[in-house]
Amino acid sequence: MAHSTTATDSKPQRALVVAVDLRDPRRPLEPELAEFEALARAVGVTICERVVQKRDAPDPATLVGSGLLAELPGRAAALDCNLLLVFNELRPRQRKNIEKALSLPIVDRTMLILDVFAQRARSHEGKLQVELAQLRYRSTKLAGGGADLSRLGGGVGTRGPGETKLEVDRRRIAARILLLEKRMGEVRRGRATRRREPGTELRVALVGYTNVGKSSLLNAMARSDIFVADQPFATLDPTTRRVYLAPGIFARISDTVGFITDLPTELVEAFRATLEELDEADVLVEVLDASNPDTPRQRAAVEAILHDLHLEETPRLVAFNKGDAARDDVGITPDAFVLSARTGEGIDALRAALIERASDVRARSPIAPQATP
Ligand SMILES: Nc1nc2c(ncn2[C@@H]2O[C@H](COP(=O)(O)OP(=O)(O)OP(=O)(O)O)[C@@H](O)[C@H]2O)c(=O)[nH]1
Ligand SMILES: [Mg+2]
Repeated sequence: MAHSTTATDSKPQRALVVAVDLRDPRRPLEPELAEFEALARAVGVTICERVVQKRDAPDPATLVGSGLLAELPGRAAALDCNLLLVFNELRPRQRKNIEKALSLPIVDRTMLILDVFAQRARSHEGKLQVELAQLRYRSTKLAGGGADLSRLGGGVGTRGPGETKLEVDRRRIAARILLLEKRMGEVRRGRATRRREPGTELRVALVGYTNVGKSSLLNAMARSDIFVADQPFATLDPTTRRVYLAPGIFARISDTVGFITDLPTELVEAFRATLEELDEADVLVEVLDASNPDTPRQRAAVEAILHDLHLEETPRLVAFNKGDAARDDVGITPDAFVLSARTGEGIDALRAALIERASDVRARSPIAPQATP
């Protein structure tokens, strides 16, 4: 059921990227646009050209100015593009007018993120979560401009069912959403009963922006072999490893899905069950990328998501990974650990801090040795 941008049976997707730069000094365009393009590449799309228009505000009718819009079909044809990637959020009216001017499927950021997730999902639960998120997104589109479904119905980049099928689709989607919600509820209850009582082992969760090296860090600490890649959302399914800290002291360290700015609400909802694992953590290790000039922005996004998940109160350690390639403009604070999953440098200090926390956890255990009266 999960649709993806890269239809295996059609020709490779070549995209024209369109963005409006609002020149907001608090939100420079470049890092977010680069991230948008990385999402597209992660699902196999080739980017042919990037068209950026600087404006004080998006054109309410056409997003970019109508003059530029009129030029786009020519550019798309010259570069043999078969997809339009629109960076800014589109209102239904803008979408309709762009569709009128350009007969290319329009793909937005949420659709790209959902596509990456659809391609990566491996576990049963992960697949359910992604399908649910896609259907929810699709049904909000249905509620708005119904015509959108003809674009989305056959998966991104292909024509789907015609508008006459809208009613049927609406009912089918609603029924499927109900079914998926029921299954997710079962998975969730199963997970809750599997959850351990507070034990003697420190429970640690690695959290952070996508691609900062959370899985690499867990691999370095657990000598494990979790999939690592230079791409957004390499990890979707949470993984936990029992990690040796010191003689007789172990931690259970969980690696989970990375965060991203403006994580689509459909995904936050669908991944709530996965993210609930974070509630069980005794300590969060917030992993940041010491090599990326975009880190301050990423850190703000992570803080916002932790806030939304009500996790600000959980004790937290901050670790700047990729210390082997550190820059000095990423906002490293004195209380933070600087380390490298690649070289292993600095990990001992983090381990020592975890050992300290672990002794608090051992103290709370009923089976820990206690002084007899
Ligand atoms: N230079 C350097 N690169 C690193 C280090 N740790 C990880 N990387 C690279 O960073 C990229 C992302 O690593 P992952 O471990 O997959 O990152 P992640 O945070 O788990 O990413 P997602 O699962 O996609 O959210 C990979 O190309 C790694 O090889 C490090 O200490 N130094
Ligand atoms: Mg990962």
